Amino acid sequence: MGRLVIPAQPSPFVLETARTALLMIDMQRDFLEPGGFGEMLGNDVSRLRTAIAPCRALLDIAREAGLFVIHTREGHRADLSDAPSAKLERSPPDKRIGACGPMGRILVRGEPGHDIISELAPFPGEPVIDKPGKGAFYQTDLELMLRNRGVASLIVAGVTTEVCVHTTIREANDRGYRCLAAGDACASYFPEFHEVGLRMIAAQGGIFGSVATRAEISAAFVSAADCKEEKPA
Ligand code: C5J
Repeated sequence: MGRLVIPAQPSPFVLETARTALLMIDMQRDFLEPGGFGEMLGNDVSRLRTAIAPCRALLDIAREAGLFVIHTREGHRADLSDAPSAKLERSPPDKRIGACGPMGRILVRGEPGHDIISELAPFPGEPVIDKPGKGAFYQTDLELMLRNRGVASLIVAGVTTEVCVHTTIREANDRGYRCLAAGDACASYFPEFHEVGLRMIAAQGGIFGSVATRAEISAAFVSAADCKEEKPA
């Protein structure tokens, strides 16, 4: 499809589709589904669920345009050997990582709650990165995959805006990737954190990256596809 210009904050975001990946962060049952770990902690999961339809639309457009699509999941080995005590101790024993939650052991790989919600299920061939931390680069092979594919730009969506999305964008920015957060395809249990999280990314001339809406991103892809179709053979 070639070069695209997406209206964004603080300035237009230019990408080459062949060198762009869509990163879908942690759209997991335990965070998003009623009856999961997120709700068990007293969070209103409907806030996160607002990102599902925009994420779905982004996946459709990215797949259509041939972007490299990557999904992540936050979680740990069953023996918790990759979970630092500092992370485990943050919750009471019956609600911490590894305890039995409503959808199996909380944030443990292979448990039902750890899986990606069915609405956004990865397609065959789309890598799923299992990450032990908040950032998708920490102790994973994400960077290796991106380098091998020549990726220079990332469109980032998922949950939660101020935690795993933010950490991943900060990590990517430090590694030289151009990042575009798809604002309404991200969400938080805390609306104010979501809003300020997005503002922080685009502040100071785009200190960590840029922010656009899902509709702005889709429109740029659609108009590039229309242009291509209209070109004489
Ligand atoms: C959190 C995440 N919030 N995916 N995880 O613990 O943002």
